[in-house]
Amino acid sequence: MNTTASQWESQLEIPGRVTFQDGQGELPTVELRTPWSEAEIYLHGAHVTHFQKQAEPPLLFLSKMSRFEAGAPIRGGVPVIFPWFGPRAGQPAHGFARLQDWELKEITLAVDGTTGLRFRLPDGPEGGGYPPFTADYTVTVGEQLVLQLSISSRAPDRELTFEACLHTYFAVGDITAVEITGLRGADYLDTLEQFARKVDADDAIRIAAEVDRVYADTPATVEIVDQVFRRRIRVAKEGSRSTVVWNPWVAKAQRLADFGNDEYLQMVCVESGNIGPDQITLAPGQTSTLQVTLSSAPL
Ligand code: TA6
Repeated sequence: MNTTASQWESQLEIPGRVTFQDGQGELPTVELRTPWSEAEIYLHGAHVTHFQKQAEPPLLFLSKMSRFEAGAPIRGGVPVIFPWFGPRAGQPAHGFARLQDWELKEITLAVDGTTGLRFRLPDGPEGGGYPPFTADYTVTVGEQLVLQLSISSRAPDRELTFEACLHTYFAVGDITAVEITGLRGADYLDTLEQFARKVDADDAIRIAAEVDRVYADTPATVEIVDQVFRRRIRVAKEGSRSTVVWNPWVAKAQRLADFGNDEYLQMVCVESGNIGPDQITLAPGQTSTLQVTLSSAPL
């Protein structure tokens, strides 16, 4: 007799460390507790919706208006964007990976209390336009949050070209009291001005209007300095050459049905990936890994 899901989950539960629950919209979640932090991951999109260190506010923003249903992306946390970034005629924006239910394949328990979860995107008809691939996403929770998206080509004779991005929504105390550093001197495309190419000449990005910038060739660490939460967030990356900085501000916030009108004040997206000119092309059998390490410290 096949093991039922609940039996499967009860076999895997590690009381006080790894538990399985029905989250919002009755969608299944994995809840993790470590000596430093707690986290929540939905199987829907392998979506990290919560990460919080002890004595700190949540690191990730999650909209109170988010939908939690099949076919809809969760608004906030870390959407996994694959195999394309942005809109595509007749297809869901930002690819299909964040809309699918991923399978939990492995739980890794480190002696220090760090816990890793490896999810796999099941093959499906939505990937029909691409050569066969395997998408594994490992979420490691401890004092830091480490995210690794590994894409492997299973094609015997064709290249696999794709975009990928970890579209992270960070929680901030007040966006008007935040500075984003690490992108000075970098080129970016301003999507609000027909993708005009610009150079970021400022020592830090300060947000007082809608911002939607795609930076190419930016592998370096980006920091978010939050004067209200008195916190510095570090976004360190490996295997990522693109960075996106986005805040919807007032008008776009009001247009988004799954986003509160005033929630733009409490978030900023600093996204790490490989998009546009930084897209990835794999030879048959090759693997590419995008890794983001999120950490924070008091100012
Ligand atoms: O990453 C920035 C962006 O591409 C913005 O243009 C905005 O559309 C945002 O992503 C959210 O996209 P979504 O499809 O999640 O509403």
